[in-house]
Order: sequence, then structure tokens, then C-alpha cells
Amino acid sequence: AGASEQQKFSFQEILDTFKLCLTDSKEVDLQHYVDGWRGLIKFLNCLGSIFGFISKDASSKILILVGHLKGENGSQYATIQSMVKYELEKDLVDVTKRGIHQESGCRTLLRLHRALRWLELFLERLRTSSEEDKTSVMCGEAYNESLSQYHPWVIRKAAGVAFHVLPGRPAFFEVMNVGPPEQVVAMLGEAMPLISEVYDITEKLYAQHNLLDLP
Ligand code: 1PX
Repeated sequence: AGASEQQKFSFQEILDTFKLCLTDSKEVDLQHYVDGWRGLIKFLNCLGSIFGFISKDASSKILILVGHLKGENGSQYATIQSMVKYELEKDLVDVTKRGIHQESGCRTLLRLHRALRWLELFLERLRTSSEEDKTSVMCGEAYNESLSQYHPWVIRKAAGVAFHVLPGRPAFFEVMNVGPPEQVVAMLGEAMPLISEVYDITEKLYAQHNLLDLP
């Protein structure tokens, strides 16, 4: 108990939320996807204010999606699949250049989807890391292999600066609040396939509809 109590949560909860994403017919439930991201942002906020610019951007994208979910056509946004179908049928997506649909669900979710690839790579590194490995290095490598290609120089630079202040592996595991390192590793081993599945299904769907480069 104590002042830090209200901030405490377990990384397990976040992963459990991502688990709920997949429906029986292997579609991705948008509400749970959004909730998963909310958990990640909460976690990121625990790491310090230097990550504020990242969590701000992610939050604004979450808000856009929540707006769609709560909007009058909310039922069309039940899953990522139904969202794509609906927005494309109704011409609600800017496909070649930015226009009047800058807040489409499709382009907004694509940004988070790309970040999910970073998460996948980072967590896999974390899972297979040893005590002396640096979280900042793991995070930076994962970023360079994924998300960075979509970011201009300034953002890459700022991200690099932020990565440097990430806590070391032991402290990082502590913030995850899952238990001893062996338990963190076990939890990640269980969670990774689910995150990968959500990522792969979304990636395929976007590829099928030529949505991977939405402006
Ligand atoms: C156990 C590990 C858990 C860690 C959880 C951390 C959650 C991180 C959430 C990151 C969300 C990033 C979303 C970025 C979306 C994006 O690419 N936006 C850009 C493009 O948007 P636009 O609307 O203009 O097309 C936007 O320009 C981005 C601005 C902010 C910078 C994004 C840097 C991303 C770095 C990701 C690594 C996070 C480091 C967390 C350290 C643990």
C-alpha cells in the first residue's frame, strides 16, 4: 500500500486485454484493441515525462478511434474488418493523398498497427535478453527495424533521446509488475504469439485492401 498504489497495475492485464482482441472468427475486436493500447500508454506514462510526446500522439489516435466507436455509426466499427469494409465502401478514406478524411479509422489504426510491430520486436528481445542487456538498446534496435522508417529525422532523433533514459532491465521488469524475472519471461512467452497473431491478421487485411501506405 502507499502513494504509488493507484498507479500500480500489472503488465499481465495489458496482455490479457490484447488476448480478448481476437473474436471466434479471428477478427480483431476494435474496443479491446483500443483498451490494449490504453494499457500500454498507461505503462509508458509510468516510465517518465520524457515519453510524453509519444504517449500524447498515441492517445490522440486512441481518441479518434473511440470517437468512431461511440459515433452514430459505431456498430460499423466493431472489428477492424468491419471498419475497413465500411470506410472503403463509403469512401471515407484518403487513399493516395491527405484530404478531408485525415481522421479515418483506417489511417489512424495503421499508425498504431505499425507501432505494434515495434512492440512485438521489443518484447521478443526483452523475453530472450539476459541480465546485462540494456533495455535502451533493445528498444532502439526494435525501433530501427520497424517504426523508424515511417518517421522523419526529428522524431527519430527525439525517440533516440528518450530511449536513453529507459530504466535498466531489472527496474524495467519491476515497473511491469509481473513478478520475478523468470515469471516475466514466461508471461512474455505466453503473450507474444497472441500479439503476433493480432498483428499478422491486421497486416494481411491491410495488404489485401492496399491500405499499408495510407497517407
Ligand atoms: C514492456 C514494454 C511496454 C512498452 C509500452 C510502450 C507503449 C508505447 C506506445 C508507443 C506508441 C507509438 C505510436 C506512434 C504512432 C506514430 O507513429 N505516429 C507518428 C505518425 O503519426 P501521423 O498522424 O503524423 O501520421 C507521429 O509522427 C509520432 C509521433 C510520436 C513519436 C513516436 C515515437 C515512437 C517510439 C515508439 C517506442 C516507444 C518507446 C517506449 C519505451 C518502452
